[in-house]
Amino acid sequence: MPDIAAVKAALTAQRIETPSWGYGNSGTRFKVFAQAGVPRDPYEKLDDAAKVHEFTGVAPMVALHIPWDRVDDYTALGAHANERGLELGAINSNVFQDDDYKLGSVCHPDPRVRRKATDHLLECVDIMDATGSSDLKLWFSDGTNYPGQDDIVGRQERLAEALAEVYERLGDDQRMLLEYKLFEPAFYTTDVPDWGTAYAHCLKLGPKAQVVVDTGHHAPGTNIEFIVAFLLSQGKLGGFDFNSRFYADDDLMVGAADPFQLFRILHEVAKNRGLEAETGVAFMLDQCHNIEAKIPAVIRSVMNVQEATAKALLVDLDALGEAQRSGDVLAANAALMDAYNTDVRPLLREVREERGLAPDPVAAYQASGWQEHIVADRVGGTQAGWGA
Ligand code: RM4
Ligand code: MN
Repeated sequence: MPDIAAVKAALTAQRIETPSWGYGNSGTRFKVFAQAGVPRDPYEKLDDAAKVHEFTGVAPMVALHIPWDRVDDYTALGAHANERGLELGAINSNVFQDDDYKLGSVCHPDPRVRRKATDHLLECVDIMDATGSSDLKLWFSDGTNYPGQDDIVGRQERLAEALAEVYERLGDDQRMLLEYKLFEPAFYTTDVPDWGTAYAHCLKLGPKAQVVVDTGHHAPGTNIEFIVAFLLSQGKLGGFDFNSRFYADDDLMVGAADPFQLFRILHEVAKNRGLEAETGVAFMLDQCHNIEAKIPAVIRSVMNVQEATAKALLVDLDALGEAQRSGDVLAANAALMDAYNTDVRPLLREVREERGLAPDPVAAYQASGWQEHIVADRVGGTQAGWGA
């Protein structure tokens, strides 16, 4: 049976990175609903992220999105984070919101646009140098809408060329995380549609290039845990963008749609040493809280990852291995189901209390007065968000 002290230590050591954009207004292409108290700038986003860390104790990293989080002085932004016990995490590039990118960014047929897009990616590495971030996250909306619109292989070559240039620019302690997504906004071909394409590019680039698995970026029915296990076994899993989905890229709270899938993913992570810091798997959230209150939703999401991780850590790997070797299908499956069906909430409450935290982070946040404070204080200015 798993050693409870080791399980608790692993839960205490896990770090969950929250996205700056999760604190801003968001919505769908139909409507962005504004919420009172939403941050007006990256500094206020960090103030909110600090609350998530204060009540969960495991969320000290905040991912930025450029240009949404562009500031004059990234060293000052980093200092603002540090003063609140935070660190700046992955720098997410954005080459999908400019008119120039209508036909693509780094895969665009026009070299001028490709240059502009690649320059943005290089600028993101400059920002990483200033913030001390180690991860550059790349997601490309590049693709085509109609058969014949552009040359599929030609676009792959343009992509490879841009990635190679950015890879060369990375420092020794920096890496690029290449994200894939099946479709949207491109509806016919997407240039990085799946883990295989991302993996092939990363393999060619070298050890500083790894794949990031956004759980909302697959076709329905895709076995995500298989992808995770394979990438981990090859040293190519750089991290996760956690969220959940019922239909497409819904960006709902992780673990809300399918907690069993999240458990299966985290079982592969735990079993294949993905929770060990040396493996370098970044546990990031990539979510939008369109209709629910944002800060408690991020706290809830962090807790959902913790619950799935706790269950994964409770899998009796000795019993599982023995059942697998002897071909005992039912016993092997039972080893997973016993862990999944364990109520880990008392264990997590204990872990928090042992660290001097409140056992229920959402309740502690609600009682803290922060929400009332930001609603009263953040009046005027322009709220952060997609602005649609
Ligand atoms: C993309 C992708 C990126 C995220 C943006 C907001 O779909 O998931 O990771 O930065 O959305
Ligand atoms: Mn993502």
